[in-house]
Amino acid sequence: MNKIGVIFDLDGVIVDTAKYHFLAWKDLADELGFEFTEKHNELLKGVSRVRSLEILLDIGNVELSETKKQDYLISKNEVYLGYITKMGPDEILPGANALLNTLDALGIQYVLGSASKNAPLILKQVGLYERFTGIVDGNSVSQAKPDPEVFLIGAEKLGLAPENCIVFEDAIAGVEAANSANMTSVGIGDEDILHEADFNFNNLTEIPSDFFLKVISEKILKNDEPGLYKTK
Ligand code: B16
Ligand code: MG
Repeated sequence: MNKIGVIFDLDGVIVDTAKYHFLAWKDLADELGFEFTEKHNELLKGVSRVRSLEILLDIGNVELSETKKQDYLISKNEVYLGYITKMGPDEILPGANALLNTLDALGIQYVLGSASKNAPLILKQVGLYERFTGIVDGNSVSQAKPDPEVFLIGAEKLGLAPENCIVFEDAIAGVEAANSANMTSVGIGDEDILHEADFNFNNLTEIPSDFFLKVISEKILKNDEPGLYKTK
């Protein structure tokens, strides 16, 4: 059972760090004197740190020098680190541990494919770091999602062709990245938002136990007939 591999996004799939990003970005918006809401925070999901700051400054209609931007990127991350260094295994999202156990039992390897430069620290905090075959994070890429680079490096770490990789993602940019890498995309979250994904589930507890066997029979065994789960 080594013909497919899995690439997991981190924030929104394995853990919910978006709430900590929100608090840290809100601190900065407060300092700069404008309102930053949870709805605004949705725009930052799956987006790199640098791009997140640009979006935040657009929301507040604030222009800053490059030096100031660099200062704020550092101070925002310091605030964020204050939150994530308090994380523990209880913050692993429902279904994630069970899904990793299923993959282990099937002998299917998995790597991380996250935009976060803090991904290794977060995985260590929640006790999952050692379980992954490899980590691809914001430090490993030159192009952010929706560019497929993060997932293509993930496929290399798995030693597999992109078409044999399954990506679990909660952000539109991540689903687009997986699709343009020619991988099977699984959208975790609102199907209306993630409608470009090959498969959709609200969360990881909904993944059927035979999901991977079905994907193997549909993708790897080249059975082009519509499958039990695949509706698109
Ligand atoms: P950092 P993911 C992403 O993680 C977050 O969704 C996004 O909100 C954040 O800006 C990005 O990581 C960078 O994070 O500041 O820690 O480098 O969803 O790709 O796992
Ligand atoms: Mg995410």
